[in-house]
Order: sequence, then C-alpha cells, then structure tokens
Amino acid sequence: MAFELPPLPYDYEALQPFMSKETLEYHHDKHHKAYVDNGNKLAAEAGMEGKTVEEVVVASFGKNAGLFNNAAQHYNHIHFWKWMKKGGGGKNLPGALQKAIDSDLGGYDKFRADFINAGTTQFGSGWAWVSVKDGKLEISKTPNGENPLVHGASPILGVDVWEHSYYIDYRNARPKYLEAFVDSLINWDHVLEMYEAAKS
Ligand code: MN3
Repeated sequence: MAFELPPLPYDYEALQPFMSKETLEYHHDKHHKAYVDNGNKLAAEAGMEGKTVEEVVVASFGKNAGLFNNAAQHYNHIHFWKWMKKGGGGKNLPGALQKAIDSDLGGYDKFRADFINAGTTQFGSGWAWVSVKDGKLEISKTPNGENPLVHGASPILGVDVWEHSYYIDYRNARPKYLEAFVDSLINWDHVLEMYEAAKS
C-alpha cells in the first residue's frame, strides 16, 4: 500500500511553547512529506509497493539504504506526532506503564534520566527509544532513520533528535528539548496503546 502523509493529530499551535508552529510546519509538511514521496518512489522501484511500512522497513534494512531510510523515517514520524499532545508529559502515567517502568527501567526518575541521556548522547542525527524486547522494556538510541523494529524489538516511545526537530526552538540545546518532550509533551495514551499491542 502506498505510504500516505497522515495529518497532524492537533493544530500547528497546539504544542507551543514547547514546540512551535514553525517547527511543526517544516517538520511535518516538508520533512515527513519528503520521506513519504521518496519512500513511495523507491518502494515502487524495488517492487515493494504492496507491503506495509513495517514490512518495508524490516525487508529493506541492510539491503536498500535509500528505501530503508525513507520508509523507516515514515514509520518513525507517524508515531512521533502521536507520541506528543498538548498538556502531555510528566509523571501521570497509566498504571500498566508505571508498573513496567518501575520493574524494567528502575522507576520514573531513572527512565527520565536514561531516556534523555540516550537522546543527548546519540552522535548526530537519530532517535532515542523505549521498546519492548523479549517482554521487557528497554531504552536505546539509533542513528539516522534506524529504529528498534530492525533489532527484533517493538518501539513504544521515540523522540526525534535530528536538528530539524529542535533547532528552530532550542538552537543547539538538545537536552532542553528532550526535557521539554518528557516533561510537557509525551502522550502516554499512545505509549500505552503501543505497549499493549507489543505485549499481546
Ligand atoms: Mn524528523
């Protein structure tokens, strides 16, 4: 199936002051759209236009870099928009997630520090993640468009640390952006939805 650019699940102003209208206009309308357009072109050339985005990501990893980069970034951004909401973030987690973070990641404060550290220490462009692997949560980081799907894990939360995600609002202060993401933007409902799907 052809990749399609999903609309943002909120207004362009909804995440201010933590993420500006200008950032969302460029990031969604230009960057994500380019991944969709390039991904469709390259998937057709590779004869993979009938596959889901998840299937294309796994099938192209290590084999077709151009297709992989665009398909993986399409997957990553579909969820990135949903991993944020107005009035999100902070410690008010659904019970099932709180329990898993307590048992697998050493509690909320350690999760917060380790997740921010993963994003801060990803050298250059990439992502920081929480995923489910072998039934347990783990924190990781990946370069460029790579994601946990290609490492046998199911991502449930991810944050984009490409400069296009924060440079307009935070300039070079990536840790400030990551703190704002965790404290004020995370949509825990979408994290829970992906957690439950990964566990089932
Ligand atoms: Mn991006």
